[in-house]
Amino acid sequence: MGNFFSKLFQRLFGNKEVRVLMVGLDNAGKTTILYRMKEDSAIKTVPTIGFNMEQIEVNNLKMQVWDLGGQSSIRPYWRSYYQKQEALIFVVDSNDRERFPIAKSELLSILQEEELKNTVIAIFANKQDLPEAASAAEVSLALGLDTIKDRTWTIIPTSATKGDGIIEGFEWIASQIRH
Ligand SMILES: Nc1nc2c(ncn2[C@@H]2O[C@H](COP(=O)(O)OP(=O)(O)OP(=O)(O)O)[C@@H](O)[C@H]2O)c(=O)[nH]1
Ligand SMILES: [Mg+2]
Repeated sequence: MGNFFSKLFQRLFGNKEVRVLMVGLDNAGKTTILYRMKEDSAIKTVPTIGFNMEQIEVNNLKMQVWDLGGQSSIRPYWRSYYQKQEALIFVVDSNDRERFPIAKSELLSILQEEELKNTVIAIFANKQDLPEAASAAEVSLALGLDTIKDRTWTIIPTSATKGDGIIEGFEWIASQIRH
């Protein structure tokens, strides 16, 4: 009986937990974004070796957010986390124009992954607080986002250190997963 009611409760009030994968080049700000969402503050980070995972709740949707290390030597391990992810966040350092082409090719190879074919994608154009940062429109152009036709995607200007745009980005994901 207890089980019956807890199942009914889950169905009525939504206890679904979805997995959200966050990738992007090293130093893009992924871990800062994760803890901005978890603790609403800018923590001091160190480069991630492996991953961080935190559970958060966005508009009553429970999310398990996986933040993977982005250094080139560990990027090959991203693939081992692709299963069962419902959304993808691709974080770009908008101030690192020199590496836009590398970010573009990493994103392209992710888009070709069979296991991620059904994920929605939010690109975070991060570090918007820096004076020389490229705008979201510039990042979009540099990454060739207009060529993504077969996926639901968006680009959001963010600053993880200031806290701008982060919640909006996760809310967009929640709205896309829910319907
Ligand atoms: N100015 C500015 N700095 C940021 C922002 N987000 C992150 N940073 C800084 O960028 C550096 C790298 O941030 P991390 O969150 O560790 O980057 P990461 O993407 O997790 O890096 P890896 O773990 O190596 O893949 C840190 O010094 C952060 O404080 C931002 O929005 N603006
Ligand atoms: Mg990190």
